Amino acid sequence: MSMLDEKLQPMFEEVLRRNPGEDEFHQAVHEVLDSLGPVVAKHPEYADAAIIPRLCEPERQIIFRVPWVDDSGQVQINRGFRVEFNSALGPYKGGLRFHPTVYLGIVKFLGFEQIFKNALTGLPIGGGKGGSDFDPKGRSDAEVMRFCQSFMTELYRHIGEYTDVPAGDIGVGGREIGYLFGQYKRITNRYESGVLTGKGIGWGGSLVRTEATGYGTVFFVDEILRSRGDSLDGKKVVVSGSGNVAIYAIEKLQQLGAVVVACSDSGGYVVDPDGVDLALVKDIKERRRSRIAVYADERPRASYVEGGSVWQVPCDVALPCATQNELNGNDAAALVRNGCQVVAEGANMPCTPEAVRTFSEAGVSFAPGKAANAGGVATSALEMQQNASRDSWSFEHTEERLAEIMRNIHHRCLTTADEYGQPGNYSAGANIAGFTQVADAVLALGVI
Ligand code: NDP
Ligand code: 2IT
Repeated sequence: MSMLDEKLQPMFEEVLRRNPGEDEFHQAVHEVLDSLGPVVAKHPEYADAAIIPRLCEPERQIIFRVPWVDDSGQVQINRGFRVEFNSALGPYKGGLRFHPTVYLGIVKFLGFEQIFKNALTGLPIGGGKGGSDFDPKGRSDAEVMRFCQSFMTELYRHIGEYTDVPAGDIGVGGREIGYLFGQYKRITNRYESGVLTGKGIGWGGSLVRTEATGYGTVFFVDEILRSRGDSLDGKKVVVSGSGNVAIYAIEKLQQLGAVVVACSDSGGYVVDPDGVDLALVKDIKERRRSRIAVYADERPRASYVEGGSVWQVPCDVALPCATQNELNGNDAAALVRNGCQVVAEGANMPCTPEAVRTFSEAGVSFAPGKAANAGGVATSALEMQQNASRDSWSFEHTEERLAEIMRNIHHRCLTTADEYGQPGNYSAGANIAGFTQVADAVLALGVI
């Protein structure tokens, strides 16, 4: 990793020393610190109060055993995590990820990113993240329910509407939130709606939360294009993944006149020259819980490429919406070669540092996840507002709130980047704006 500013490099080395083997966490911290040189130069009070070391150390980290019984009667053991990273701005807020690759370093990278993302929304939420190495693939509904119940049997004592409010992430959607909320309600004997977000519409959920991350990412891209005097109409777009974020990004892209030519899952990608048939993707992924390969069997002009990189497909706009480090330097070079103009991260940290550098050198507009995918958590905060007032808002009103939040984040990134002498640099703008907001709150609250 490149050397940082001379004040920041020793702080980063301390993070490496204290958190051995947590590569993704190191990467996320490095990416933020890399933007903060001009901030520590302008604000010596942050260094005096050790704000950066305090932000790099989670307030609380919980690791627990999750025992459950599978359909064949076999006892299974997984590991559960919740990292309560920072609560200067509000209760810890962030998703739960169920995926076999989950370990402490993944949860900490996600929790660290979440602090600054949540600050950028302008809403009163701190940062946290959790999850498990449980693999939901191929598991029955009954197995997923028993796993969720066991997970919550430990987690319930650490969360609450004023303490820590989990939601979904990879492998955790409406079904899982239902089982988790049911068990929380049963154990506590309280209908505490605000303890989880991403709930079903009939029992405390918010309209637009399901769509929010994907829609929000596309609103952000729309703002980028507007600022360049352009629009999404007629643009060719590649979206990676075919989960929650990808599906609703595709939906909004199509509503705004873009043509989505490819999407993927962890097995490979499909290219559809006629534009992706979203109803078919939803049926395969949301209802059948099957593989994207099936898509090509059911669409005559579509083709499936097993393995390989979806970033080889030529496009004007690329939206990585699957997982961390899914788009590397070579992928970025291929996108640049093919004329891609805008890249926005629907996923968390999907672009490697080499990829980001390649985009920057080529003049591609690059929107980092903590800005571009903040619409999901922002709408979670709107769900908390509705729960607190025992109200529910219309789809149109909630979507307009989301669109306004994304416009504000875009504006804040650009004005902050300008203020710190890096016009057009969304990463610097997002990191500095998110950081200074949290840093000021941490300072104000004293050494706690
Ligand atoms: P889902 O579980 O709904 O979908 C994940 C998608 O990414 C699937 O298509 C999955 O393919 C693919 N994927 C997951 N892991 C890998 C991998 N290791 N290699 C290749 N492909 C992979 O998750 P979401 O859509 O909710 O999340 C996607 C990304 O967006 C994550 O980075 C998440 O942190 C981020 N995010 C999510 C938000 C939300 O509100 N849900 C909010 C903000 C960010 P397969 O099915 O084959 O595993
Ligand atoms: O990464 C994210 O922002 C999320 N998974 C959503 C978190 C939330 O609390 O809605």
